[in-house]
Amino acid sequence: MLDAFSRAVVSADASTAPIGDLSALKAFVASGNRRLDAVNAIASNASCMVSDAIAGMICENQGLIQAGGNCYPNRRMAACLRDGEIVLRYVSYALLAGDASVLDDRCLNGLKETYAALGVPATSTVRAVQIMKAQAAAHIQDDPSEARAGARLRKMGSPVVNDRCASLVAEASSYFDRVISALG
Ligand SMILES: CCC1=C(C)/C(=C/C2=NC(=C\c3[nH]c(/C=C4\NC(=O)[C@H](C)[C@H]4CC)c(C)c3CCC(=O)O)/C(CCC(=O)O)=C2C)NC1=O
Repeated sequence: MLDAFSRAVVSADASTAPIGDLSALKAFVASGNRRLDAVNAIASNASCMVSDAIAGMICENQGLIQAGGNCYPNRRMAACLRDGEIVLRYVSYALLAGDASVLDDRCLNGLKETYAALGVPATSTVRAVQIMKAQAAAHIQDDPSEARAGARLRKMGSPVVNDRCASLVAEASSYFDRVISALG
């Protein structure tokens, strides 16, 4: 597992060069508190995000919870909710580390094959991950939509900077996209 620092060392070592450009690591340190806020925005809303994403996925495809669907019976529904939580947790680890390797190595490696063997539908999983991607963007910007959240709306109250934390939203989105392309 690598983070932004060990990644810089490994890349430099691979080309037998000293670490040259420190600007990316400087930016990583400078934006550290914003990164922690972003991770916290995901971690402290995780169970709500997962249940909402899986509910949305099922609402759009109710065959999933009927006999023959992959969220039927309750044992499979529970496995699906657990998998949603696993994915979100590894995305949050990657965001904290500033590097995707923990997500790649410990969550996505072999997942496509596992799902194919178990008959877990990739399109539905991708839909749930897309919903979590949109939720994460809203929570990192501390701007969840009132229309969608209703009474469950929750704001973190952390300061939102730099064009609504665009770079952290883009980085988090890239980890969700990684999950989507690993399953496709
Ligand atoms: C730490 C990394 C890690 C991952 C990623 C992981 C995934 C994972 N998901 C599994 C099952 C499963 N995953 C799902 C998920 C779904 N079904 C659907 O229809 C939805 C589309 C989707 C939820 C979004 C289901 C239903 C099962 C059980 C399938 C079965 O037993 O028939 C299994 C098989 C073993 C088990 O049931 O626990 C694994 C290994 N396990 C791990 O340890």
